[in-house]
Amino acid sequence: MQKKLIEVCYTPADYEYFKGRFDIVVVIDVLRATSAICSAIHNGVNSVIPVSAIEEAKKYQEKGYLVGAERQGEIVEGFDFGNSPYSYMKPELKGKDIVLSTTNGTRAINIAKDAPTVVIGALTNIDYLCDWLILQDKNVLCLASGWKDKFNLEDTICAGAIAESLIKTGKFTSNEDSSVAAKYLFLAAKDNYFGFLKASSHRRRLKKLNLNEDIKFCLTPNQMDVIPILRNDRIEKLDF
Ligand code: 3SL
Repeated sequence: MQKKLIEVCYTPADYEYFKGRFDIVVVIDVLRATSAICSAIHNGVNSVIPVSAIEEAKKYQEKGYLVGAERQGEIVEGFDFGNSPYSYMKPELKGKDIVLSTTNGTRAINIAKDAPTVVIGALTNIDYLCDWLILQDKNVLCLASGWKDKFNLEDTICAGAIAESLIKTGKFTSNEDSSVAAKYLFLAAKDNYFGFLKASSHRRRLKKLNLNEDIKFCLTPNQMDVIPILRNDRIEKLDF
């Protein structure tokens, strides 16, 4: 039996080197876009429309959509909410179609759009997502959103955790050094994500903005059995 691939791409800028070879792309932005999307879909939001540009987000707002927008970690003035997972847990959002634009996460989702299947990964849904990926038996790429096309630790650790979980089944393998290194980083971090990531650039950035509760939430694994999936430019709940 030929093993399937599980590989890790560190940044959206590197995606062109992986493009076209994978059946499933898992987009990861642990702090905080994909954690927020998991919260929204888990809360019963009907769909999240990921848009890359603020101008596009504004157009949706003019059409009457509720729109979340974040840049540099802060809520963009004039929008309904930012990128905190807690903002997406509100009961009044249930059943709604909402729009989200963030610095890196929504951009990474749109860059991966060419893939046959795009799903959303975070630490908050990691085991449920891995169980589903193992059942699919397809080639998987984890695309870390990073920070402005640079490597970041938290997305890489989450990607490494997914790689480790899939490889452990004996059905998947990795060829790329990026995937091997992501796995090693996960193994070093797995007993204390919060401590391991203390020095990470985005954790420091969010801490300065007093977003420690968001960080704690996003770094707490397995809080929700949900897989958000991109279909026709909207992220919805995958039922399986
Ligand atoms: O870059 C992103 O997409 C965001 O997740 C960044 S932040 O955590 O909202 O600052």
